[in-house]
Amino acid sequence: MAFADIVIENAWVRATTGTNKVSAGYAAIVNTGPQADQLQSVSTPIAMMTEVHESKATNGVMSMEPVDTLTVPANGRVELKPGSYHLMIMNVTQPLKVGDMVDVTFNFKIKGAVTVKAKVLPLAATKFE
Ligand SMILES: [Cu+2]
Repeated sequence: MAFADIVIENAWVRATTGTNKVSAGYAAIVNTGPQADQLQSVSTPIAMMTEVHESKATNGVMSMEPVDTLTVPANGRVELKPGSYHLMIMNVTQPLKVGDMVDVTFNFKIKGAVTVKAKVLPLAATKFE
């Protein structure tokens, strides 16, 4: 029996331009259940590979690294946002145009798969709107 209940809010991805085949995705992961859950992987039909990354500033230099599992606390939320956790969407197979909607599936240890529609926002976007 699953005690985690996960809702994905405000999912969005960055538009691609020209021959760019890399995008980034963001969302708020809300756990309304009394048990923590873990995000284990993410996929989308519009890209060959999607990873969860964390951006960090070290001595003023931004870098990012893959995150194996991302824990979403009981009755808590984790924000995927610029400068923090994000989805790295690689080898995008089609141009992502502003206003398009793309399916993104988040796979959790307890909850299982949660698929949401993510809105394509302009390259310069900093938050869902
Ligand atoms: Cu990244």
